[in-house]
Formats: sequence, C-alpha cells, structure tokens
Amino acid sequence: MIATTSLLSLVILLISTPTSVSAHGVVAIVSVDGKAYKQNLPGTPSPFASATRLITTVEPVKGAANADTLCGPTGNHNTQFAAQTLQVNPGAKMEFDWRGGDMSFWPHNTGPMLTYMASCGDEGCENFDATQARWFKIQQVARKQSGDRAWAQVDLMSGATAAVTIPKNIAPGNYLIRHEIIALHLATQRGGAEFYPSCTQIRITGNGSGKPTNSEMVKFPGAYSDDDPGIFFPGTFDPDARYVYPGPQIAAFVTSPGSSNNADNDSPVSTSASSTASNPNASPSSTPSTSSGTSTNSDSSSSGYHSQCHLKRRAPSQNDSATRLSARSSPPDNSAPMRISRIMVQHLRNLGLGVGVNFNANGRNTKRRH
Ligand SMILES: [Cu+2]
Repeated sequence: MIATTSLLSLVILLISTPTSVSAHGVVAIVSVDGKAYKQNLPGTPSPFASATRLITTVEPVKGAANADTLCGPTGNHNTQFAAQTLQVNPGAKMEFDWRGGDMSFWPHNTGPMLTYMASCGDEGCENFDATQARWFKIQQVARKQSGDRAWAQVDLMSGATAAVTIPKNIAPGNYLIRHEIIALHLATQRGGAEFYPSCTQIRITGNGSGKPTNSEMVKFPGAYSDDDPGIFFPGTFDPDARYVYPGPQIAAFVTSPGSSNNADNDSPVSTSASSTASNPNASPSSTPSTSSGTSTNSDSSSSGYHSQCHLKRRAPSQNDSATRLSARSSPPDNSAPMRISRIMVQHLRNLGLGVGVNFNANGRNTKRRH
C-alpha cells in the first residue's frame, strides 16, 4: 500500500511539472458583447487608459476583513481610479478573461465566481471612491451540475472566460462591476481562501428600472467573514458537500419574473472544452433549466444553479486582441495531461486518499505553489 502510494505520488510529480511559475492572476481582458478591451497588468510602469482598476500585484487577497477584498490590491481604494468607462447595454454579455501574471491561463480550479455591481452615482466612476460603494450581487456560480461536478472555475484553466449577463432590466447609470474569483484550494483551513476581486467601470444605457433594495446591498470588506461556510469550507474537495455562497443573495430584481433574466436561456457552463474549441460556432451544450424564480445562495440542488453565468470559449478572431494575446503567450494545449491527472486523482480518492490532496485539474499540486 505504501509502495503503491509512493509510486502514484512519483508519477503525479513527474507529469505535473508546472508550466508557469507565476501563479495567481489578474483580469487581463474585459469583453462587452464580444468586443475585447485589454486591461493593464500589475506593475505596468505607464498604464494605458482602461476600465479595470489597476492592481499592484497578482497575489491573492487573504482574509475576509482585508481592505483589498474591495477591488483587489489597488494600493489606495479611495483614489485608485481607472481612466476608462465601458458602455454596456442592459442584457449585455460581459466576459472576464482571468490570467496568470505571465498571461498563462488561470492557475486555479477550486472555488466559486461571483459578480457584484455598485452605483457610482451621477458623477460617474472615474473619480468614484470605491470604499463608498454599496454592492449588490447579480451572479454566482460554484460547481458544475453535471459530469464530475468540477468547479466552473476549472474551465478558465483551459482558456475559457467567465461570462456574466448584465440584468436586462437594470436601471441606467454608472456602475462598478466587481467580478470575483474565490480560490478555495487552501480553504479547508480557516483563512486559507484566496480572494481575487476586480473592479471595472461601466456605464449602463437604456431605460430600465431595476434596482436593489437597501437590504440587498453590502460593503467590502464587511460582506464576508473568515468563518462563512463558503470561505472556510472543510468540504472543499468533496463534490457532494453542499456549498453555500458567501455574501448576500442575488438581488431580487435580477431574477424577478419581469426581468426576463430568470428564463436562463444561456447554457450555464460549457463543459466540453475540446468540442467547443474545435467548432467555435457550435452552440454550447445546454443544461435543462430549473429556474425557480427564487434566489438561493446554495448550490446543493439543481435549482441553485440558475444564475446568469456561463463559461464560454473565446471565439477565435484574427483581429481580436484576446486571440493575439492567447497566441503569443498561452501554454500549449494541456488537455492530455489533464485527463491523466484526473484519473490519477480519482484513483487516489478511490484509495481513500482524496482528502487533502490538492492536485488541481491539470495535475499541478496547488499547495506546493501557494
Ligand atoms: Cu494563486
């Protein structure tokens, strides 16, 4: 038994050579209805005009009370603005292309992704003090509801973007949109969760009237606690463990019957990277909608997975900056080792060794690098 385990460990080590030493990450590109806007990377000496507030490092934010849970490690949340504001139509699809610091694909595979918005007021977001923001939730996604029930985040590791549908009935105005990944690969211990928030300045057009109620709005920090079940989560590596999202429920107007947002026409997750990659124009496979019209903060039932989010393969386009970036610096397709390592990890789990084994989907041992 010991010999078998050692051999397995050795094999996994051999096939799990990290392709990137720059773990963690940043929103590299924001897209609005397919139009890509490149964002600045941390440490850029002369940032160009962009809409996502610049962070100083790709390192994760640790601790739910950390001031940097607001917009990431920006240095000074009162004054760290962005020069650009993106115009966004109600119902638009926004995509957040999270990358490792060296533009490799996103390195983490465990934990939810959540999206909040906050009004910047009539003056716009370009001088808006984010510490005054009152946030409401519009979207969240945890594990996929089919297949091996991997976390939806895992698709980012092979080049998917995190896609969010802006509420169709949202009131026009200036907003910060806060797309956040919480990496839970260390969250079996209190304080282990890694927060990756991002704040992007947008201006919503149209004549909608949807707004959150006062009780639906939260502050960051403040919305989360290190003891929240979705942040300190001993069941992180148990696919059957009920996941409870941190923060408030999705604002009621987002899922109200009149919003036409709750029909959930979007397929929640594109789980088959290879099939969509080979045919980018194919419709992603659709998961039956079980929209209940009510908001829930748990993914324990199929109806919990009804938010306006799905992951989408980046559509190749010759003049798309995302594609150029991808072609220049993305690691080669590692789908083969991913399949192997999943089998290996499953094998370990079958041996009763799964708990505490922190291999991520492509076989890297996340614990060793964080
Ligand atoms: Cu990381």
